[in-house]
Amino acid sequence: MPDAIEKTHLRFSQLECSSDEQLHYLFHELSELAAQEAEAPPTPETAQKFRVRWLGRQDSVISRITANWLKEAPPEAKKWVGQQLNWLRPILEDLASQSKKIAEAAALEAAAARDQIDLSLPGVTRPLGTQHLVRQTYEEMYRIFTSIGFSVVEGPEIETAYYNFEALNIPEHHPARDNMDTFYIANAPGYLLRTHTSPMQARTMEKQQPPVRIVVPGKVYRRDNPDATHSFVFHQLEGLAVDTDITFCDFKGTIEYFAKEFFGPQTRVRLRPSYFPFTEPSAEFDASCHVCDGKGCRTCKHSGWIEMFGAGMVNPAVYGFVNYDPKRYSGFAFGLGVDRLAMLKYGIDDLQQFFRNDVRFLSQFP
Ligand code: 2NL
Repeated sequence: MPDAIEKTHLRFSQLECSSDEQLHYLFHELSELAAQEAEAPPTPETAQKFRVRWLGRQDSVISRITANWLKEAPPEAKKWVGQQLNWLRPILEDLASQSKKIAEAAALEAAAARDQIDLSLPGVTRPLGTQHLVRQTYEEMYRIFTSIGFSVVEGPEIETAYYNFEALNIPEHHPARDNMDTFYIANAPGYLLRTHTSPMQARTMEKQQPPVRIVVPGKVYRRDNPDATHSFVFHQLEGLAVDTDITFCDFKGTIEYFAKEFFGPQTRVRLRPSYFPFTEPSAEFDASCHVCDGKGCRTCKHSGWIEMFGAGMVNPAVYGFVNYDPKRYSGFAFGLGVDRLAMLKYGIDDLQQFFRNDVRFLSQFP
């Protein structure tokens, strides 16, 4: 038995429909089949296919009923076919628009589910960085020195042997060059990585007559094997003050001011004789230990004192290299290791922590 849809391919005469009731039954079957088909959860595509199959202009159920049944029916049956057709058409229209609506709503819902934001998930945090502790220590030192009239001047890390040694009264074959363990640059004869920031002080004096009051920060390089207190690169701050009437008292007062600002007002200082080729006389400046206040502890290795500066009055021989009149001018100079002082001040026991970029270490000093 062909079903009602298949029968729409037949002409009216082939239906062998002898009564209005049979026709009614046929149309009813069509509406049932359409309702069944529309029952499956529709997609926008199946909804469109439903409309084309049942209501389309060409070769749809409705268009075939019109062509094969209505037009072919004898005059007395035309009325019944027409009535049934008018009954079926709005039912199909309803089913088609319902399917379309359901499909669109489902598509929207699916898209919303795809785009759903889970507000309970942890957010993407972009943590703000902090200044490296060496940088923070530099800033603190600049604050102290600029507050008493020093300027901050920077120079190149690749230097000539002349500025790194000669101009600082360290001639070739001078024993002071031995323990510097300098990095020379293989394909640039005469160039080296500076072993201290003093070359920039010599360059400044060359360009500018006194008064000079500068501090020179920067990385310096020496051929050291890394351990808890050594590194082939470390940070230095050197200072220089030259004028017509600078005395050893200015020198001591400046260093003492720095020590009290950096380690606290209770800090006392002491001087020990030392030697540097570019200062005469030379001294090591110690500060009373900020941890035990001079009583002796692990930090100061039970001496009560912490070595802070190498320093001295500028050796008049240096003035000869930079065209300063050694009879008119005098001055003092000092050098300190920034990493070392940061370690002492903040209780860090391993110099290498500064170079590891380990956030667990760095974030302890926000
Ligand atoms: C240290 C010792 C020092 C200087 C640096 C200097 C520079 C010029 C002239 C005279 Cl242009 N002196 N600098 C003086 C004494 C000591 O550094 O222990 N550095 C880590």
